[in-house]
Amino acid sequence: MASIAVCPGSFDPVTYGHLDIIRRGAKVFDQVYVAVLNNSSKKPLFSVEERIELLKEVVKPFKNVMVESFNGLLIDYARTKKANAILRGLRAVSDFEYEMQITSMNRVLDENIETFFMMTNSQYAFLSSSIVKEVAKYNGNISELVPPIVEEALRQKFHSFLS
Ligand code: COD
Repeated sequence: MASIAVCPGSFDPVTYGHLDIIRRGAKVFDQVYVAVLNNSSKKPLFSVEERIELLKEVVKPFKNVMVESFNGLLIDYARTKKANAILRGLRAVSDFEYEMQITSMNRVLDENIETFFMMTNSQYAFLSSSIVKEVAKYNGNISELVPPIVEEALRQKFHSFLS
């Protein structure tokens, strides 16, 4: 049986931290679906279409990775893909409580889909989309945090009126 994982997130926008988890996941699972989903506690800067476009561009090197979006429950999306795994990244203890809550809820919703966690690469332990947006907004250097195409998209969002 093929191992199929869904790697869900807001990806607003994708960072090198996300990419590291996707890259490592693509080595472990036969197929990885990167899914842009709605996190009701976040107000996104990029539209779903924009986030997908950026993701598709940066995952091009990984042949077994697909990018899609879904409006609904993660577990319902995972079922439509016949996924047997959900892949999440863990940065710090602060991530743990939230992850435990949604993992437990997802297991109640479907006990056949297991959640797997990958520890962040220590290089990216501090990295989040929110921090990237904050630094980009005030014109700080984000070249070590996101791929060049994302850097440009952020520049367009925050500073396009300057050019
Ligand atoms: N290093 C390693 N991993 C990282 C890093 C980093 N620097 N940064 C982020 N990650 C990981 C995160 O831990 C996460 O696993 C993934 O990358 C995506 O992160 P985000 O922040 O883009 O995504 P989230 O946490 O906002 O995603 C939340 C979901 C959208 C998945 C969630 O809200 C959801 O499932 N929504 C759909 C509705 C639903 O089913 N809700 C749950 C019911 S219990």
